[in-house]
Amino acid sequence: MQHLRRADEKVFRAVEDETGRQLGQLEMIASENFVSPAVREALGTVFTHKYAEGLPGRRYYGGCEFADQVEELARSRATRLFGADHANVQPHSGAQANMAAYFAFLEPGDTILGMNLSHGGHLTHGSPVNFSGRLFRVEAYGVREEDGRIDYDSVLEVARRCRPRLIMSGASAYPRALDFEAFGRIAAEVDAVHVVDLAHIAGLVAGGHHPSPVPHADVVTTTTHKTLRGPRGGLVLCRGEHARVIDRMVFPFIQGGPLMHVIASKAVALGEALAPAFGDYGARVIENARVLARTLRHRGVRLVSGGTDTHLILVDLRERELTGKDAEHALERAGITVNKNTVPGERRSPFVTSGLRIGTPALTTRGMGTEEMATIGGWIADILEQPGNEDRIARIRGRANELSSAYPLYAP
Ligand code: DSN
Repeated sequence: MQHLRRADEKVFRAVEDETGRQLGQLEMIASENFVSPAVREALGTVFTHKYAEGLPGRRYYGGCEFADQVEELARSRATRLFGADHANVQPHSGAQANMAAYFAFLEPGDTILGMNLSHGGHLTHGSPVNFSGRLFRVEAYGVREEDGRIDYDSVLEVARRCRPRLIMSGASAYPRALDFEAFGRIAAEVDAVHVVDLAHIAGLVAGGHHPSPVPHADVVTTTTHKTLRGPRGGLVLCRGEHARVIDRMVFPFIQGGPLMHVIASKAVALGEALAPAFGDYGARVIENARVLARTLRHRGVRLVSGGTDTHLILVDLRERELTGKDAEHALERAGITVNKNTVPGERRSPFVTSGLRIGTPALTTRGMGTEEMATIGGWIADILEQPGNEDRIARIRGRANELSSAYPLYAP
């Protein structure tokens, strides 16, 4: 970064500080990950200079020969990885991928059925503060209070009652495996389009550790930067019959020029995900999450649904005075980064919350395994027991920093 250091000391310093933070903290935000040096290198390439509206072979600008090559690589790797008919790799984010999926099938005022945000859904699945809640009529399904799991009979019941034009499955804070086949059956029964937001678990599906939604969905959207371990961005997979409309929704309806440097980086990440080692990574992510869940449970920490089948767990603090906000803050000071999260039956505001979402993808990328998860689970339980004990926080911060240093992010 010698150019940045010389040209802009302030930005350079912020990057250096952020690097130190990422190296020193135990990163357990379930939606974050660390990309490979090759994925990062592709992001900083000359493709950032290039306008390439359109699709490979059909662009609105000259000079797109090499842009075509990287986009074609990304598209073909995405379809191969997930066994889909068609991929559009241009969405700048998961939200834009979801927007493209909605507008491919819906008019404003149509009804969508999505997961309740406080039960684990996502803003773009119909929240009133998001375009999805503003433009469409929204009905929601959620999880059972007794066991924190989706009740598919009740999803069918709601679908029969509200007759949605589109059913959105997928979640951002649901620790259990999703039954995409059941969602597909329900959508077929009420004649709705089935869209899956795979963002959180795309890497687990790619690695063969979660059933694929592709055979049961019209469209599958995902971000590329969570368990899939690519650059920040989105992509859409769909059945061949929807390819034209999805492509037209991404551009020109929602977006202008694609971010070709990000697409080059997506191609690299998708190539990495096709390698057998990526399947091993997914297995370790889930094993680590299970050990973390077991450790916390044994220490009396309540978990939504009692455990996990995926990369994340959701701590339920409703029976404690401690809020999600204060727990997040105490853990951050102890060197462990997580995020506060609403839980089913939430009574506090989304800025305060009664839950914590904790994930293992990033630490697994750093090479940590079940032994480290048991240790970290113990530290988390210690902090949740006494969030105001500054000596304990300082002691754990020291040990967390030591553990981080033992697992360098990028080996020399
Ligand atoms: N913000 C992402 C997450 O943390 O799950 C979802 O978009």
